[in-house]
Amino acid sequence: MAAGTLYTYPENWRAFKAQIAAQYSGARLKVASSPPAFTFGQTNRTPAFLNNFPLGKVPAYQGDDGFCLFESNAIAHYLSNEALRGATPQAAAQVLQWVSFADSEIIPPASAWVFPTLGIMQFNKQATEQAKEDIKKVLGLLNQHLNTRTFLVGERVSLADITVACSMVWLYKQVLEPSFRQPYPNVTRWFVTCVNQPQFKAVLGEVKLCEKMAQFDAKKFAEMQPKKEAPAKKEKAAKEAAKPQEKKEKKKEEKKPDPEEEMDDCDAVLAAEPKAKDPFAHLPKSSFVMDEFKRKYSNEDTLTVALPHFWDNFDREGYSIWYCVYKYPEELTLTFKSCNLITGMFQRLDKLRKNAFASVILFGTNNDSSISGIWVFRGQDLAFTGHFWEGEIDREMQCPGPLWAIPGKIKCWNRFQSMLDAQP
Ligand SMILES: N[C@@H](CCC(=O)N[C@@H](CS)C(=O)NCC(=O)O)C(=O)O
Repeated sequence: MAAGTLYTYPENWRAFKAQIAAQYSGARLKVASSPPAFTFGQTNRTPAFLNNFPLGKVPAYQGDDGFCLFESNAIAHYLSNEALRGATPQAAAQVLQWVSFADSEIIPPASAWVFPTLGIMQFNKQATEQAKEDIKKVLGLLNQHLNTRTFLVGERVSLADITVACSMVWLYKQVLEPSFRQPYPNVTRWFVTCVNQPQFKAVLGEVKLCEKMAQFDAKKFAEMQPKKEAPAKKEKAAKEAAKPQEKKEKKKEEKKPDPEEEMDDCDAVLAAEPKAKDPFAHLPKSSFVMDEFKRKYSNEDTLTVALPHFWDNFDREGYSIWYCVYKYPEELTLTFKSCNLITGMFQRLDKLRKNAFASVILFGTNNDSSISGIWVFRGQDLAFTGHFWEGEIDREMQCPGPLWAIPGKIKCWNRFQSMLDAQP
């Protein structure tokens, strides 16, 4: 069974393919997507990283045995099991067919249409209209194929479903409003089935289908612009310029906007990072330095150093402590899968890193386990609530933006007052 680390940035749909495959196969996958383990734009430019992954691109996988792999489809394939890869030569070839289809037929028009709506690419009417037509063709083909099938290949989820569904996540979230997707009911039925599988959910969180087609946001685009000049972009532009001329001469590309004006999804990650609203900005400054505590917790003995530091410095006005219990222990089967649930949740809450601390633990054995944990949040309210969450407190989700995919199924949040009261 494969075991290793996936280097990526948070919420990278290319990495999702490998992460979901690992959920199915049981491959033990650690995800390094935030400092100190990995900083996109920095770690992937270091000589050590380039030594293993010469392109410096993510996702990139390194096995605990030292085996290195780049290209998201290859990584997802490696982390799959036989059932996902296709158990017969025919099935395996069909899986490869759909993986290639996603890359060549879905990703280019999906990016051309969706990126301007996210403010990460200049709007070009002609390119957007062409992309919509291309996507209609894709949806028509898929709708026909899925007319008599539940999944793309065979009777079970395969890497074909994982790859194609991941390549369509942004389409479904951002632009495929009900009237646009109405002629393709089989595709939506299939997509919803996929993203609701526990293995998908553990990675993607709740995927909310688009209600109104997002449009180009000129203001957002203008705000993003200064970042285009970041060194990462300049390097990329230089790389583009160095590419052989014939690439640019392709007929189809004539309709598209100047590549210099475009950002791809990784540029977008870099550009979007500092723009994310800080949901804790309104809170007064706290004397408790979360980073300092986390350093002690990570590097020193918990009982003799980290915990005394915590109680000596904890700011009761600026922070609160909570207890959580997983809502559906009866659904917990193999312990490695349950551990993946916890890891998946933490990855999606990466943006809370500076404002929260948690220790969430799986207790028990296979088919007889429960999950519970302790959280420390900035402020006196739950940092994430809303309709995904049930419990004592239920109000609108505070955490904005598409990067905040909040997992469901945890309830019973109670102020962990007794812990505070017990303190001398
Ligand atoms: N075909 C590759 C694409 C990987 C890719 O383009 N990664 C981008 C992030 S979206 C990257 O790491 N770029 C870093 C750079 O260009 O320096 C895959 O599917 O893994």
